[in-house]
Amino acid sequence: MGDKALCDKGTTGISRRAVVAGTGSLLGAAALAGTGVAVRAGAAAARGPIASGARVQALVIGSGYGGSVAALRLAEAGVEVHLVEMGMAWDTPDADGTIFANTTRPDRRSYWLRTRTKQPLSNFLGFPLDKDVPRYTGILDAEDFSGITVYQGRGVGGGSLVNGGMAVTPRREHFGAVLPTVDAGEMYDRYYPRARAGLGVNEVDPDWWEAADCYRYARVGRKHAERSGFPHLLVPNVYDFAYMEREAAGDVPRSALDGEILYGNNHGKRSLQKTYLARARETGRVTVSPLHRVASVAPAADGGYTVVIEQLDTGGQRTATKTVTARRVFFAAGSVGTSKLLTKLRATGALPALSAEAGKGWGDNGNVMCGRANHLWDPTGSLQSAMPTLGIDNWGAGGAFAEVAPLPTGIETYASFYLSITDNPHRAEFTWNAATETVELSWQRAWKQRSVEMAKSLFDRINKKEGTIYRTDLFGTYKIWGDHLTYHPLGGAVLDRATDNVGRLRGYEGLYAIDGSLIPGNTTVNPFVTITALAERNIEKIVATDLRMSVAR
Ligand code: FAE
Repeated sequence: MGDKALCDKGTTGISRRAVVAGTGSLLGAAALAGTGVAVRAGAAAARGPIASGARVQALVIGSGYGGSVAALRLAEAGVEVHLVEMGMAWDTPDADGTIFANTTRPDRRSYWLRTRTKQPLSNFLGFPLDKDVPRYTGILDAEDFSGITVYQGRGVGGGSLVNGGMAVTPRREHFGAVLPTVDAGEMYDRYYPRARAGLGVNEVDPDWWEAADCYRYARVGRKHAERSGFPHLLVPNVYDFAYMEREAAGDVPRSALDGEILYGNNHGKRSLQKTYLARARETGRVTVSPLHRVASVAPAADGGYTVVIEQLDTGGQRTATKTVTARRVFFAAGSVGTSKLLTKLRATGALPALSAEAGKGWGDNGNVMCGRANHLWDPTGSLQSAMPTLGIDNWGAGGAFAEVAPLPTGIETYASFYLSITDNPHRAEFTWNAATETVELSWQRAWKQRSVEMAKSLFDRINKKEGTIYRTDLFGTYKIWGDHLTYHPLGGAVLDRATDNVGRLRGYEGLYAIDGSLIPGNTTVNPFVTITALAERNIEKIVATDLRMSVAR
């Protein structure tokens, strides 16, 4: 089954050795002493949100994968880090006793400042699924641009809060196309393994998977792929499969088996809060400020950068504006967040010397969705684990890698559902619209046609072989393709274009991009392992050179 490189065994659990090896050098703090920024090496950072007027060594914008890696490794090197996150902390139960809303029962917690849900699958059996919800700083942002809706996580943990946890390493032979200017040997020998260990990647027990009711849908997907001659593989995940087995046995509260995914997982998922961010907090040098949104970064008169931060209430209203000074600023607001900030800051004169490449090279990882209607003798199961485990890999032959995705409706649907990642060559650009004071994205809906064709290279053949048809009821009425969205925004501050080879933003010393914005639009598979591994690579080099110390591992 499958390809070795794609399902490389990740280290199970979090590597204690990695924690110890990287921890606590005070040399970095000593080196920073020459920068004019006050240093309190070894002291526990204040726990409260960042204060106006603060002077900080390192400010990280955003707490997703890039931001969490940066925060941990900087803190381990002795640097005090302030992590500023526009979303909520997601650490307190709501009135119903749970932190996160169920995917099938969206409420105010589900969407970022919307009054109506915008579910990726908008319809079912002809009925629209969206409903009104109170406006709230909820967990999933469906951010609309003219040609595409970009889904992103909002909160401490970024996309790790809402994603499917699929932890896929690209095949090595494709890596040259993913990050052409990065040494593949270094990535596959050192940084991918480090990322998988840090993320707590684990693999499902194949024997359990073969018999589990909750993965019937995946086995049906595998059978159909196999009968049409497509390679397939079990993919690792950050969801704790031992916990899932106990869910199935009825021993613990259900999360993946209760359909939890899009609006957060109450149990079982190793989100960044439980991995990188937990370790970052343990250093005592990381302060996290939820519901704080960075609005501006500009050179400060006496060195470093003046950062303007808006504090928000849960209705999205600004309750305070804070101004702080940071010696170094790490943009980790996600591909869209970082690109939007850089585009605006260059255009409005805050950071005019940023490269013209900032805002360019944005892609959607070729995302396109579809469903197939199976025969009545091919049920996919009323119980479906919300964590996908199976990939169909036709990248080499047809430019598509499809995840067999769950439809956790709680009823038998006889549907197979897929999110395909395709080799779509189109790249869009962010631009500043001075009249509306907004950042726009030049993506065109028609560009998805390439993705649809690549996905069809899989599913037309499967349908023909199985005598089945596409579902036409999931994305509207009589509409087959979910071609209006992406879960995987990438690019906008592309490595070695807008930045140098480790993510230093061209034009300004002390500014860095360290998230999905560095990756030029496509990773051939689901992206977060690559985002994490690249962040691990870059921050190691930044700590070793810019902070004038080495982190021997
Ligand atoms: P990200 O995780 O988006 O973090 C950026 C953070 O910055 C967010 O928390 C923002 O709220 C915050 N932010 C933005 N602007 C500001 C600002 N101005 N001030 C302060 N904070 C700000 O970025 N990937 C996989 O590999 N496997 C999967 O199974 C998978 N499933 C997915 C399912 C869904 C529904 C979605 C939406 C995504 C999925 N992804 C998956 C994609 C993955 O979550 C995404 O690539 C990463 O989260 C991107 O990581 P970044 O560090 O770039």
